[in-house]
Amino acid sequence: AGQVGKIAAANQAVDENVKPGQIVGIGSGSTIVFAVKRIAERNQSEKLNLICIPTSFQARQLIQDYGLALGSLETSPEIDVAIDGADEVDANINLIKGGGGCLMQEKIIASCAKELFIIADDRKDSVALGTSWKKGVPIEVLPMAYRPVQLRIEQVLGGQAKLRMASNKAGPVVTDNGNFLIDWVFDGVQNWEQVDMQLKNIPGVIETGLFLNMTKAAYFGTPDGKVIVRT
Ligand code: DER
Repeated sequence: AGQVGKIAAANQAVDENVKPGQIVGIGSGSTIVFAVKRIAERNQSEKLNLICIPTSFQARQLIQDYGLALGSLETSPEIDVAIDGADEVDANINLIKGGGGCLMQEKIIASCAKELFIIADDRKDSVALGTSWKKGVPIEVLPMAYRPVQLRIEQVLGGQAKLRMASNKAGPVVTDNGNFLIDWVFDGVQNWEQVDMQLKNIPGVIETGLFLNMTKAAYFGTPDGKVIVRT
């Protein structure tokens, strides 16, 4: 059921925003797969001549598996359109991202893009962050510092700062950048700009999964295949 919505949202976001000759940022997770499929479909018929910039090893593989041209920030630092998923979207289209552990490169690509479009099923459409997503804010942290960072987060912000443990590997999850992830489970409404600043000020914190004031529009797919667009 969730797939119908994801596909509808991905197709509409691609059809409305991906144009020939663009540099396109490709996000990570499960929903983005449908966007890449749509881009590849269109590429068959209308030769889009895109250069696609990945946000993870997964995105790299996707771009190559679907025969799209793989680029890098080195050769294409100015991205026209980035498309990505999210774990939760609030009323101001601020995001929690990083459930898939790829938040650092995702945020860099998003920051290099003229426009960021988010695609998700409508379960991600929230009023406030933390309403539906209960796993906390993902934070990329330097492995040697994860313990003091955990303590500092809980001292400064309260809540619980949990080291993300792997399921198909012994020990903690290691990101594509060789770092650890802390999931900060918070309680209550937060001043997200302030929280983001406080987190980024902790030595050892590399990036957060808070994507604030970065999103042009969010496409939410419903189980019956309709799409709600929020800007
Ligand atoms: O990790 C991320 O930010 C991903 O974009 C992700 O959380 C969205 O994943 P999904 O499309 O599989 O829900």
